[in-house]
Amino acid sequence: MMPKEYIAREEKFGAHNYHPLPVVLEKGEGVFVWDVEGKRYFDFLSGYSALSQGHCHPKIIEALHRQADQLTLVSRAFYSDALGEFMEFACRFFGYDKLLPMNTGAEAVETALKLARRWGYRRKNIPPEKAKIVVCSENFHGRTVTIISMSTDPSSYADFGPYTPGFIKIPYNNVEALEEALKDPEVVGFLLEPIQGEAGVVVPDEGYLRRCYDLCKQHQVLFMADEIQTGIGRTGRMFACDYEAVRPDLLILGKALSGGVLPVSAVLADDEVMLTIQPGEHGSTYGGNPLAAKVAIAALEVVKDEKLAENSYEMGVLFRDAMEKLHHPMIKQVRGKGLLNAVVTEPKGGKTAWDICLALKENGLLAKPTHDHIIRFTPPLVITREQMLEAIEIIRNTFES
Ligand code: IF1
Repeated sequence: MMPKEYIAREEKFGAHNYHPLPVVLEKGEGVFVWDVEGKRYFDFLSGYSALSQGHCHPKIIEALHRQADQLTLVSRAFYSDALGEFMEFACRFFGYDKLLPMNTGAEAVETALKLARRWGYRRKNIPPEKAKIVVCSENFHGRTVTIISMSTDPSSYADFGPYTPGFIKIPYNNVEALEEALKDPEVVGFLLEPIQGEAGVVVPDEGYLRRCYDLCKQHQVLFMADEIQTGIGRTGRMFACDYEAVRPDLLILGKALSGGVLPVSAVLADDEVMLTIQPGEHGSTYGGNPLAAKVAIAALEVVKDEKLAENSYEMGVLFRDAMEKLHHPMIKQVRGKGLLNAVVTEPKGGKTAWDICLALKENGLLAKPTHDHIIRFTPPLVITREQMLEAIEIIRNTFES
């Protein structure tokens, strides 16, 4: 079949909830993917940061194969040998008392919202049904009805109401706005992305995270970091919060936790928060399944053993320097940390970011625009210097042509 036949089939039988770049992929290895015609591309989207360890990492795939032949799911009605191993590994690795395993990022965010509210009622004596959580405008935390109730982006929330109450929206990167919001004694938590991904890789000012954390401590409010996209090495440190030595009260993980192999997400917290949920009060069919547990251990070991956070930091510097040196009229700004970067473009001669991404595809590199004029560049963290230099050449030639 030709690519257009694959595309037509999805168009006919699939919901139209995405508008993908016209490329049909059939193989992935490391930083590369191949389409159905055998053409190779640099993958500079990495599954929106889920593929930080690269496509089909041998160690992760081996863990998948081994466990898949043995035991894939027991539900949480019974114990498995693998789940405790994953919980201990992650808690020791990240320095928390306990881990609550889920599957998708949205489920982990929902779990964190429930934990914060429950902690508020049981530990902070907030009156019933009054708990409030402060969130930031232009946030992206997932697609459930409650999560889009926090959103300020109409493409996320329009005509999906009625919305879940209990959220206070404040501007991102504005400490005074948080200070004002925290005057409300019924606030139990502050949820934010340490760097806003979908908003277009919006990096807050130096000190923002630390000052917000300190305010939350002063007001007995939980600091809840959504590191689903920024976490596990993506920004050049293990967590984006590490840049300011902030240890979130609730750490929300997903995506790269599983190396892009199958959905694994989790919330990590200390006992004071985590034990406010007792048996039978929260759960999920697949949450904590042994297959996901073994895959996640392998995914985290790869990040540690291959020093992916360090590589992310170095390759990020190389990438942003090169983009800035292009001095191209269509490039308005280059921003990001580690290998979570975006190039803010301005249309020239009727050409938009989408046109640039189409041209990049023709030249062998896949990236996707967000919010019309911002192109996100997020390659797997395993990218080597040689591969990065080759990819930069493709981007340079594409802009210059
Ligand atoms: C889409 C991007 C969007 C996330 C953060 C939670 C979730 C995500 C910080 C939910 C998911 C994905 C979802 C996907 C596109 C992508 C994305 F920013 F990464 F590019 F949408 F904003 N917190 N992000 O980034 O995790 O339930 O998807 O596992 O929905 O189009 P999920």
